[in-house]
Amino acid sequence: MKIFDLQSDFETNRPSLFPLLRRFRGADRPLLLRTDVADELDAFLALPEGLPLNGTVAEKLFRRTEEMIVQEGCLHMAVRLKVAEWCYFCIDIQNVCIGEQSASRFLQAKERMANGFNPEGDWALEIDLKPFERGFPVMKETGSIGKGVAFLNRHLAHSVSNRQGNRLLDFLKLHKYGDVQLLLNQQVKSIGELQQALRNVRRVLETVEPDAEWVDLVEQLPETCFEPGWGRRADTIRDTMGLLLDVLESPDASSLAEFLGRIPMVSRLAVLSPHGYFGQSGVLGLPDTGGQVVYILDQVRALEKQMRHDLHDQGLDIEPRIVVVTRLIPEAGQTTCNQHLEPIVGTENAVILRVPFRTENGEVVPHWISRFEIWPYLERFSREAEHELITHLEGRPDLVIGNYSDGNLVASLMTQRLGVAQCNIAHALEKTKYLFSALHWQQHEEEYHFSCQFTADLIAMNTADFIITSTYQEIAGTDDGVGQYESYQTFTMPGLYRVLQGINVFDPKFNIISPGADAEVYFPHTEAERRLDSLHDDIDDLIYGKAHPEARGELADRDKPLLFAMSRLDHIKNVTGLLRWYAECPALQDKANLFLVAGVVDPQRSNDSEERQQCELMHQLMDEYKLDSRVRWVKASSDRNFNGELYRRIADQRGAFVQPALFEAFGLTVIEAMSTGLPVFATRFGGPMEIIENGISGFHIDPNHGAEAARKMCEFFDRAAADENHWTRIAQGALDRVEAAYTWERYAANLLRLTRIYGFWKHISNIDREETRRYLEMFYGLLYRPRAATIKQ
Ligand code: UDP
Ligand code: LCN
Repeated sequence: MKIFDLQSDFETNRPSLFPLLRRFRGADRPLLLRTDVADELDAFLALPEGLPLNGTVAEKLFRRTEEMIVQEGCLHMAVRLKVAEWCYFCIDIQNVCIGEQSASRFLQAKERMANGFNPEGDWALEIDLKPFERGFPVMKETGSIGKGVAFLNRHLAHSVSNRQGNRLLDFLKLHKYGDVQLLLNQQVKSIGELQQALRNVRRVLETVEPDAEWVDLVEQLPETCFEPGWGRRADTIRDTMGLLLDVLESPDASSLAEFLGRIPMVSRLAVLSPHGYFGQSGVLGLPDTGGQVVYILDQVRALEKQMRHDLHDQGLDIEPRIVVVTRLIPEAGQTTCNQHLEPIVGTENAVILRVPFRTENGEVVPHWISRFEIWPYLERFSREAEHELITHLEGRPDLVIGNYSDGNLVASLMTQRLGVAQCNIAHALEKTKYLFSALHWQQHEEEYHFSCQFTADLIAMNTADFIITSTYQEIAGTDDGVGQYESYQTFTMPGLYRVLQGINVFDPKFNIISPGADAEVYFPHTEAERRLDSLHDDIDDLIYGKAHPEARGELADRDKPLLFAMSRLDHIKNVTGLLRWYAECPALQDKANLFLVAGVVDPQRSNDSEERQQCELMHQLMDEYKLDSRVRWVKASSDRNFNGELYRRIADQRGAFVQPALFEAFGLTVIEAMSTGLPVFATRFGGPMEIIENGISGFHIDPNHGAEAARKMCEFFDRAAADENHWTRIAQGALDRVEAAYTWERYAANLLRLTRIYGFWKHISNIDREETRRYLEMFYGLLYRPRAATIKQ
């Protein structure tokens, strides 16, 4: 959309545009969001005077307007031309003319709107990371977003062939395990020497048995510059050396990637997840404790397995070690979160290491703290955790994986000190979950402290060497929805700072690697021999038993299928919304019972204000609509083997799972249910939109249109009743989808491949990143620290 086209379109359509612009102004709101603009536009285009605007460039412009600020005779607009591509315009209403404006000017208008006229002018601290991009590779195609490693491989191949061959040589000499040198020792001084040595060794390797092992071969090798790590068997060693010769001769992306993928550089990992109750039992469903814990535990099991496999193939007898670092909570209730060390079940060596939060004067904080309140504790935590981590690992980790805003910030602080690679996983960025969370941050500050959280996010996403996301939409949204990371691109927190470029979603650091659902726990309900039949009585009792303080409702008709939902009892999860849709749809009540596993049933049992509030609303709705004979609501159920069988039990009865969240970053429950062959209805806002192919492997629902969602569910049960195969078709679609896209084996192999490739990139680009690092350090020192210090300890 070129400004010239827009200007001439405005010129041509002046008579019809003028009443439309006045209509926007008259909407009686200083800020119109995309849907408000669309509503006004649609209403206007339906009028006779609006007809000429149909199909014009101006119409397209308004359709792509995400935000419109009405101010002093002007419309200031943020327009999302396409995924992740933004332009800012200003329209003079009286004169019907349009001009482009800078992001800064647009944000200034937004600040004036939020805070009123500022007599000191529009000066604000502007954060802009764009200048630091100079000389760094950035992608251009929206289709490349989230496939950073493929792009990076091409860039690296180019760098190696042009000028960085020596850096590759240095890189190969870097690797050690304890005091043991790996791959290459210091004897090789040049690329030419290395090539010659590789050729000499390859010639010998061609003459030996392919399964001869390194330990038996090493003495026969004509060169003494090679150390362990090239492979266990002669054939692998020969291949790896051949790949390196190819890379040195004429590097291409695939041989470089394949070669880097074989480098033995990952044997010790640190995974950081400070907030919530991080444990292996009895924690799921507690406040701030959900998918992230499940994700990390499954991830660790898969990574350890893959690391052991890789190290073995690389010819190294090294036991991989993974440490999950979290917070130690002395008053941990029934959980194990007060234990310092806890081995992770299903692994050989991985452990949970817990380090307490301390107040300024060094006292251990005894109780659970909401994820919104933990900011003042993190710096000290990062130092103490680092110390314990290194003691436990007997050395530095090869990679630090941060999780969520707090874990990512701690990962930043730690990796900057340790000089090791940092990987971030957001799980859920809060910014997009709450409307106007940045613009009205001051109003939310008391409760949410977004000033700390968003600053932490900005710092961590920019220090990270690579970022893993579960879906594309998490990075860059969809055609008509802004991505979670994309929302950090340009925004303002009036009175704090203005961000012109906070993150660039075209940065090759972004990679989509989706998690899975543990196949040992979430397997199809049709696999009779694996079923946990012994749990059926307990499950039936949970669903159909008598009401008690932890379970409300007694289902009167056991023959109906179940609509099942399970989540934390957070506002955003919208369990109360689902209850209301059901309550207001008698047809759905006729077809199915509603079974809810969520939070607490007794509000007195919760120490989280949001959970208590939602719990009270649940009771209110149950009373108001008299739902006790059709709805069963029980407290959180944290045993995953039990939950796996629960999904299957509901599938046996041809029920369905509902995920009604207002927004869901990814949604592990969705893939868990799908893995058992239970059809799913899930929110179209967030990850489920990408997980489910609507009508094939499940259904999308709009949580803002509950009646329509309820109608879809009715339709499904009707069709399933009329056509035996309908339910089975969707169930099979779900199973196929999970199998094709969501498995932990693939996840682990990909994550380790990325670790090596980004590790190499870090090595060859480290010096150039020093400036960004320093800028972010200042941001941390001058902004984050004082803000965090305002939070009561
Ligand atoms: N979960 C559970 N019991 C509950 C609620 C949730 O075991 O009462 C588990 C659920 O099976 C899933 C995770 O917690 O593994 C929730 O992950 P999801 O990604 O759906 O949501 P989150 O809570 O992370 O926002
Ligand atoms: C946090 C969330 O809110 C979920 O949507 C994700 O599935 C979970 O983390 C795991 O990444």
